[in-house]
Amino acid sequence: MSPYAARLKKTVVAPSVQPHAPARWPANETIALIFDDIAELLEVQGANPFRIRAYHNAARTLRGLTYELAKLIAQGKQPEKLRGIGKDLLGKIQEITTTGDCALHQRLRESMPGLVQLLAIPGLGPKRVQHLYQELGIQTLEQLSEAASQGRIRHLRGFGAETENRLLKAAQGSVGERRLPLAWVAPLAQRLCEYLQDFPGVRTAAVAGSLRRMRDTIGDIDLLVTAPPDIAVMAHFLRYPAIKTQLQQGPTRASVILDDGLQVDLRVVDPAVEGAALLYFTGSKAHNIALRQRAKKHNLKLSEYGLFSGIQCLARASETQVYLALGLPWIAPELREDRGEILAALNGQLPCLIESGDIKGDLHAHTPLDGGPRALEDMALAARAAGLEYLAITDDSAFLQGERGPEFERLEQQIEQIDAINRRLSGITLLKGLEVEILEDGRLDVPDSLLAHLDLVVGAVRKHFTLPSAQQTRRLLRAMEHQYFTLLAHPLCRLINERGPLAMDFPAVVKAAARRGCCLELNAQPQRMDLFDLQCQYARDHGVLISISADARIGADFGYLPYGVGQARRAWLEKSQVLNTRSLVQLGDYLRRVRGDA
Ligand code: DGT
Ligand code: CA
Ligand code: CA
Repeated sequence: MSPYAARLKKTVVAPSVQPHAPARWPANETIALIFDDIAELLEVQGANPFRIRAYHNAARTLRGLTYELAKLIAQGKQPEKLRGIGKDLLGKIQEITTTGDCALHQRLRESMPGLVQLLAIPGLGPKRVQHLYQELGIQTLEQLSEAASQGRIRHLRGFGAETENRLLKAAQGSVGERRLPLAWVAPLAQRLCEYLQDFPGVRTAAVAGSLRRMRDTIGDIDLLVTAPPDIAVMAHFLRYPAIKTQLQQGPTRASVILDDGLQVDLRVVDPAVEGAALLYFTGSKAHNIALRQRAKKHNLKLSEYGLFSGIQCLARASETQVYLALGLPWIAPELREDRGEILAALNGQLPCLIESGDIKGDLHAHTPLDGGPRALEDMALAARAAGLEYLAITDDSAFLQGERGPEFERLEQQIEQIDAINRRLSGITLLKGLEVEILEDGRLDVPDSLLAHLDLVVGAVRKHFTLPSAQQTRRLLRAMEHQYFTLLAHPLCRLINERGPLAMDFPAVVKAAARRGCCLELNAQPQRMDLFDLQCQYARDHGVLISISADARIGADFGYLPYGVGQARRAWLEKSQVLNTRSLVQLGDYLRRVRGDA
């Protein structure tokens, strides 16, 4: 935002107290700042350029005066005719003189509170704010923070990775919130639900909000309980042992902070309105707004209590009923982001989303480091117990240089071990792979003579995360061109709350993967969740297969796969677009084809 608007924040929005110089009228500068702010807000709205310029010009005139205009007005004197300040603007100045602000300014600020916050970020003027809105739909600090952390801003004309980073920091600093990985929060919420469910009289206890929509990061937990009105479930909730602070409480709602700093919002509603309430509290806000607009178009009113025609309730018991009454099929929570799901629903074109049960194997897993001699077999058993039919063992290439002798012998040993396990165990097949490092120049750190013995090769960036975009892109493209390259692991290398995504030309990487026929990973480790949903969708749109993996290091890690599937669902992916939904035989065909064997 302009320096004016930054100062305006100090002078008008949060006036500093100056006990020795009480001003009974606003200074020229104060009025000028309000006019500049109006001009900027009008500009974001795409208003008439003449109107915008009129406010800027008036501000300039005010700054050039040798006397305080408002003082003159306050004294009841008639001001001289000023350049660029006609009757309308003079009226505004009079309004500001008497009330400290003008209605237009207040109305503009209230009508776009998110944009006002965006304008307050240094370096974001109206043009850029408008650009962010038009290109990426960004209207709030939170959306800015999300888009920046997903590396979506750097591709915009005039932005770049450096600006994106700056915006991310500014947005996160302003939002003042820390979002936690889905897989860390979900079990906590599950335990809370079970605790609530156990209370006599409670019908249902369910997660709503971003958690139900399976967002990669969670701001707070939203829970919805249905129970008859006379049930003391709220008191039961407030007795939950892990609660640190109570923020607010009432008969039907409460907000608390848990010991680990996470906020939980609970709503209790009558079982009769379960569907409408669950729909409302699942969100997203954008989806809710779009649904309400649809209701309005048909002269109906949608709220957390139901869908109404006048005072008659048309639907409220189940989500399906509410959607149906709006002329729509039920929409999966993962799709509820106002990203085209309502139109797709109307046209009968909702995707047949992939489900956790479709996952037949995992192509990226490690031998537990301290697992002892049975580590590999334990991993195989854990995979089988998790419902998988195949599992690729892809230890870091660094293990080849371990102390137990030459590289080839090390690998040969593991291959023999895998063959033995495959002979011994039924219901699970181990595949032979490696997670190789993509060197700074794009070469792989393992010679072809070794890679040739493997079923698949997972390539990963492990160092040099901060290369400039063009160089990082060249590096990845070169690696993917390699004859034995099968899949790019955690392509963006971000770690939630720790490391932003690599700067790269993502579309170029996707197109190269499509040409080469290799696939991109959706890594479901909690802090990775990499690719993001939108990038995943982009890859899919360009014909690139996605491989969802837990990147497991212990058997329990296979429990992360459903969260990866959640991201894939948020990306509108169907079963056929995910490589590891294929049978072992089909997978074998694919792997041989990528290597050029078939
Ligand atoms: P989060 O907590 O930042 O990860 O994201 P959400 O989506 O869980 O957001 P939250 O916790 O603020 O609100 C939970 C749901 O409640 C949200 O997805 C939709 C609904 N909701 C909350 N506030 C509003 C609102 O002002 N308007 C509408 N239409 N829905 C709202
Ligand atoms: Ca929430
Ligand atoms: Ca909430």
